[in-house]
Amino acid sequence: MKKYFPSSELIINEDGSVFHLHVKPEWLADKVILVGDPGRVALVASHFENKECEVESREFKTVTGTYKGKRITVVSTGIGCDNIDIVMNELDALANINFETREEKDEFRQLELVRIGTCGGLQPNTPVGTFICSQKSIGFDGLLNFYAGRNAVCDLPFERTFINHMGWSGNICAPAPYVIDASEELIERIAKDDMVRGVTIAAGGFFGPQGRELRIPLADPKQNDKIEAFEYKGFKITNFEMESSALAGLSRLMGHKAMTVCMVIANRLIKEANTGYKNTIDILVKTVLDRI
Ligand code: R1P
Ligand code: URA
Repeated sequence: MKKYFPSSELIINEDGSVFHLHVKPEWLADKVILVGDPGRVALVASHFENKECEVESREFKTVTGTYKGKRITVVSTGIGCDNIDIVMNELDALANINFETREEKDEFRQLELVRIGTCGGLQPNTPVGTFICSQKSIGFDGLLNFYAGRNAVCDLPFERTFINHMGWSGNICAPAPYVIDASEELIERIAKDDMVRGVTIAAGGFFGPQGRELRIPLADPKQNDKIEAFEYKGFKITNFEMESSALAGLSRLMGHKAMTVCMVIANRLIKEANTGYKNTIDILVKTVLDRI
């Protein structure tokens, strides 16, 4: 018995495109680049030899085109794991649900997803300009807890060790952080030996959840000191960003391959930042396009 998805669960626009992204099934390539900033879509697409579609709705901008003979879709997600839930579910629906019959397709189609983002570095070996690929992500966002199978794909001993190390319980621990691996095959192919492999915290905010204190004091003033000192089986936490956990987690549950690579634009340890990164992130974009 095939799964059927009524219009309340999978909303399809009148033109046959999926609700938020406004992308039609035939426009989706197998190789997908995700970026947070809608402005970064044009940067990625500027390297395409041709464009077959270009569509924009809210923070979701999508272009499909060809780069050195490879068909690639680039999509902006905006900020946060809540948006990754929308983008991943809609991309997976475009690939694996028949929009005419509203049934799951007989053959699974696997997508390869690489997020190119910016992040804050947390270690001496992650100065501004470093490319960090998230081998593991720690999700402070709680998104994966709403899907069955979460425990089967997460690194539960790592989670327990991290929570004990932080000494967190109660409100600061709700939702409980989850720990999830990126696709090892994608990391080997795309990070190679010239990107730092690390553990990324995907935070549920840019300020308090990343230990930035402006006018309101933090619940745990020692949060970042503890995060920087944490070590488990040789893994140290390298950076903060805001999407990699949900991307890795949903991809694992759906059967897709995914990884995140970010350029460090602020080093929290030595308190420096680079606001001119838009000129240099193109090197990372070109590297990913060549290796995807
Ligand atoms: C915060 O400034 C945003 O930058 C990072 C964070 O994950 C968050 O989305 O990534 P992007 O540069 O891809 O948006
Ligand atoms: N993006 C983040 O989420 N944090 C930073 O510090 C920089 C970029």
